[in-house]
Amino acid sequence: IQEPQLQGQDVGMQCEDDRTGIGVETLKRAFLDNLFYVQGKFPALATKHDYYMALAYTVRDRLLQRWVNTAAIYTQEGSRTVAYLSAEFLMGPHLGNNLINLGIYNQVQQAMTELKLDLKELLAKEEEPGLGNGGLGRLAACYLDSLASLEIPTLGYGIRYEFGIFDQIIRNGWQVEKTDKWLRYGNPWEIARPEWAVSVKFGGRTEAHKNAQGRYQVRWVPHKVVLGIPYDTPILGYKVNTANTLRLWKAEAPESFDFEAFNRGNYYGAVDQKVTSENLTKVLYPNDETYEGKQLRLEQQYFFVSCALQDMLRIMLRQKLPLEQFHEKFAVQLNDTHPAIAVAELMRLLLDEHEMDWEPAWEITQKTFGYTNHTLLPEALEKWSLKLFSSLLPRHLEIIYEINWRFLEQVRHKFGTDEGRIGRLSLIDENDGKFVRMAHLACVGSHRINGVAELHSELLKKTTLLDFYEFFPEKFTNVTNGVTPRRWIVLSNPKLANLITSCIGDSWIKHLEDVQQIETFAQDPGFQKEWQQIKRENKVNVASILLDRTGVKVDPDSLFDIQVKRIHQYKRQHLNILHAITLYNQIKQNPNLDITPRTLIFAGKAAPGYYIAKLIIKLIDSVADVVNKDPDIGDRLKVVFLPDYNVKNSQPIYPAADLSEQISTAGKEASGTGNMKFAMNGALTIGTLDGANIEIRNAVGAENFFLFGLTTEDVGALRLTGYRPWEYYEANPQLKQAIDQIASGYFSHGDRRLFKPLVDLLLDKDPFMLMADYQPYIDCQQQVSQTYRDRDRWLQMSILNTARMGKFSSDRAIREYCQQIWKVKPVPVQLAAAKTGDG
Ligand code: F55
Repeated sequence: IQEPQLQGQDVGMQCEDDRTGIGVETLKRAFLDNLFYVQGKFPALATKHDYYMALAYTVRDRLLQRWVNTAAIYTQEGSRTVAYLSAEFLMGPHLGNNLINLGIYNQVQQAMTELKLDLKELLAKEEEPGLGNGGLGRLAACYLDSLASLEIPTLGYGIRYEFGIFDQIIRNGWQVEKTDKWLRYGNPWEIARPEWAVSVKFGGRTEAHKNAQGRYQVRWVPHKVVLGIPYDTPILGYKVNTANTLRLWKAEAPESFDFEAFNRGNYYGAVDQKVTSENLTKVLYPNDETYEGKQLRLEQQYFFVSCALQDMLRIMLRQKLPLEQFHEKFAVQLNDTHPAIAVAELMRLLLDEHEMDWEPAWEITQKTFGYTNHTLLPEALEKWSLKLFSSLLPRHLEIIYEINWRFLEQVRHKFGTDEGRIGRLSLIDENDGKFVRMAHLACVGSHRINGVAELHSELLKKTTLLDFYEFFPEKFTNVTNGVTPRRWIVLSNPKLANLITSCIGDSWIKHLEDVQQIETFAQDPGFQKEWQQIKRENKVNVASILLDRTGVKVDPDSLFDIQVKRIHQYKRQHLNILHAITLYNQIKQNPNLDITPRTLIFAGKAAPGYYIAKLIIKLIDSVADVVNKDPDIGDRLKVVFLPDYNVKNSQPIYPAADLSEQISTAGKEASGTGNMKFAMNGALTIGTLDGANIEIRNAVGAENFFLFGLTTEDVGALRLTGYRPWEYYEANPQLKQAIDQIASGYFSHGDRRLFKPLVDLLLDKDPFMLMADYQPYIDCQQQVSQTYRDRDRWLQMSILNTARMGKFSSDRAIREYCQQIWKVKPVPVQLAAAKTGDG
């Protein structure tokens, strides 16, 4: 890096402020200034990380002006605000996204180049905040981007986990988990707001007391109190001045008078309590789609929900709004049932702390909440044992009993005494021990309940929430998921974005429906050629990443066939690997076979306690080992498992895919969002009629989608008539050979025990019906291979996929939430001098 030359620059732009200006010279000066004054380094001694930090602070300065103005305007106008409650926000790296949304990517790139730095390298230095597991957490992040871009006043509320989702390494083919120490080198994007700390109570007992008016009230005498400290991150919209807030809570021990008295002279005891309190927000639970009845998890849920609701009450007080208007000021969305305790907590705050009567408090509560369901899988439905619940949240249990009693009275009124129905609807499960059913609490306490794709929302009404649908059908609706084109096209696939913009202008970045206009170019040879070239460059890039991280060399001209997502039986990564084995066997049997060369890429984390999922990773790695080393196979087939799938590592993947694997058992994947990211970037989908695949296929056209497999109805019917997986195995020589090889140790150096649990499961129960879907899948893959050979046809299909994905922007999804559920309107922000913002 050269010595800074600060004099004589920015001629004609002297008015540019060092903290807000976006000219290249101003950016360079501000960057070097931050390097010195924030990182305390001269360029000569600075590390890449120092440079990243200096750039992050330079960008943050440019956000702050918008952030402060946004807060001021929301406060002035008392704007109706969305509060998105989520235990997970899988934000991914902030720097690149903020550069895009500020519209200064090119200037910053030039500034860095002129300082002899590589922007890409600096971007790679950012530790991503991995505060989520998968689809649900990433959806929350896409929604925050769209909410800000649509200028909707929003607060995202969640937990500031000290350790996010574990880092995955692969050792001898097995997943090994490493602690994610994302805060180790500091987080330039957050600002602590200790002045807005709140207290959260746990345990203890309740007692009655008379208030000043002589009325009986309940008082909760807790066993312990924990402090919640908010940490705020600005969320800037795309090319608007709106910067909303993601407010994440960290648990700390309170330094109260009582606490001191208790521990007088007991320093170790005091430190011990501090450690215990801070454990609360230490680590994200790494399970997706399975619930675990752990006390600490319930503590986390209640902690952040109570912090969030108390924070909203503080804002109302500050804006001098009466509590009766709570539901007018805030639309609170429950991202699955993880924050569902909010229903009881808002009731408690209104009843006990603000002495409101039950009826108005309940009306406010129901009008406040909306509930989004993300899964039908029974093992994911949260229920807490009464024993745990009452010991941690005794007052909330009383309130839930009262809600339940009143609700079941209404049920009796509508349906008469139908004890079966009442048992099914009750907030308390008494079938096998006693539990609080969080989905039921969410349904009763909300005015809207939505699924995340059309099929999923229909199935909710027909199965999991049937009884609730019959009781209040008017609450049910659908909002199909979407993803943000800013991160998932503009940032991840800049070359494609530039090509599209050069043809149709850049309106599509804000209005993805406009991307339809590229359809007219679908058969244009020049456009096709550029399209193909960009895909190839993206594949070359991934090939070099694969070589770097796994040592496997792949051919960028082969068909890139990609499945990246959490590892789960219902997602059927093992069906994909059965196809790999089948291709392998076909080549081995016919060494001169002229097949379409393929590279199968897998990535994804398994929940640490999910043995079968970890075994699936081991199987993928074992098959890869055999296939990649076999000289008979050559470049015709490669199988690669890319370790540590996360937002950052995924960004180059979607743009490099030819084929997107969306092969869940029909009826099991609520929506999927990876399916959308792939198709937007011109990958063709091979998929089942599940989740949003159905809507993607309708949008892109059946002729541009590779469909196979059982439908949801088929799956149900087959179960009813008796499913016998081994019959498929016996009847299909290719399938039998593949399974026998796994069982016989062909891929495990002769070890027959290793994969036995997996093989037994497939032949005996096969809960996700791989055996039934095997041959249709193989046949469909054959179609894919054939089609890929017709380059023009494939290119045309690829272009049409991108062109027709407009519906799957999270902007469309958020508009639907705003209209159908939240009844909230945009509040544009003008940049003026900041006044009295309080967030
Ligand atoms: C995390 C923790 C628990 Cl206890 C339960 C579930 C999860 C979780 O991560 N679920 C999840 O990611 N669900 C997914 O939500 C996506 C967004 O709606 C859907 O697209 C996807 O189909 C669904 O599986």
